[in-house]
Amino acid sequence: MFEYMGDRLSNAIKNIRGMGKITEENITDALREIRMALLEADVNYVVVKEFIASIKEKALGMEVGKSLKPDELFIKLVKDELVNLLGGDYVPLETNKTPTILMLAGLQGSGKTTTAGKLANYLRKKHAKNPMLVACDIYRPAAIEQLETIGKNLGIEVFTEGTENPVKIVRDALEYAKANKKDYIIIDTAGRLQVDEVLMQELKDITTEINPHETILVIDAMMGQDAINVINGFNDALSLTGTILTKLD
Ligand SMILES: Nc1nc2c(ncn2[C@@H]2O[C@H](COP(=O)(O)OP(=O)(O)OP(=O)(O)O)[C@@H](O)[C@H]2O)c(=O)[nH]1
Ligand SMILES: [Mg+2]
Repeated sequence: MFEYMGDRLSNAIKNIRGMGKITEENITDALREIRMALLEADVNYVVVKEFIASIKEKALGMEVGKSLKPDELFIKLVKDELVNLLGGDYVPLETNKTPTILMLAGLQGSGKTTTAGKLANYLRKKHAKNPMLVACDIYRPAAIEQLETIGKNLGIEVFTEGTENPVKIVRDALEYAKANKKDYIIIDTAGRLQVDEVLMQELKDITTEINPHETILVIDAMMGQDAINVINGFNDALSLTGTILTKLD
């Protein structure tokens, strides 16, 4: 994002360059360019508005010191604020529970099942963990086979127990994981076309049964602005701990 803005910014900050200080007039062009770049990148307009207001306020309050010139200070401010906007803090995945329970949720086709496999592979390869996948999509025909195939290809165990009761499946999966020294269980859940009550209730029931340490919303990166409604819908019902964007390729 910052690189994308780079060219536009370097042109727009020419008004600040060589000035003794930052004023409302000399940052107007730069702020306009940032606003346009963010809107073109499909960032929500409310977020853009707040972001611009925050930069403006901080920029006008900045003391131009000896080490950095006004334009350099301004660029640094924009960069820091962008990092903040995207989430300044690094929060690692919950670990060291026995086992750590991750539940993946999301709309139909968002990439839950594929992501479950990727996560398991990542945990094993990068963190030397012994994860297990749990097939909890009891509705879509072939959903269980899909996860089994992924598990087979990666050499990662998949817990299945038919298509009857997701709550019982996760309960038994947890027992099995404990007995077999699995340190992560990754639950692949069913998707729906829209956020709907039946799906949410099922996810809530699974949550009540085994209390996942991480509840991760899987979102198709091509979804655009509508993502915010999906995130709010799932977060209201489930208290998400994170999201994974798929299909960024
Ligand atoms: N290019 C690309 N395709 C992906 C990615 N993740 C998933 N897919 C594809 O998207 C389609 C749906 O992925 P799934 O993992 O089955 O999605 P799901 O959320 O489990 O779908 P349901 O179980 O039907 O709700 C499949 O064809 C995947 O191969 C990704 O990161 N990049
Ligand atoms: Mg699936």
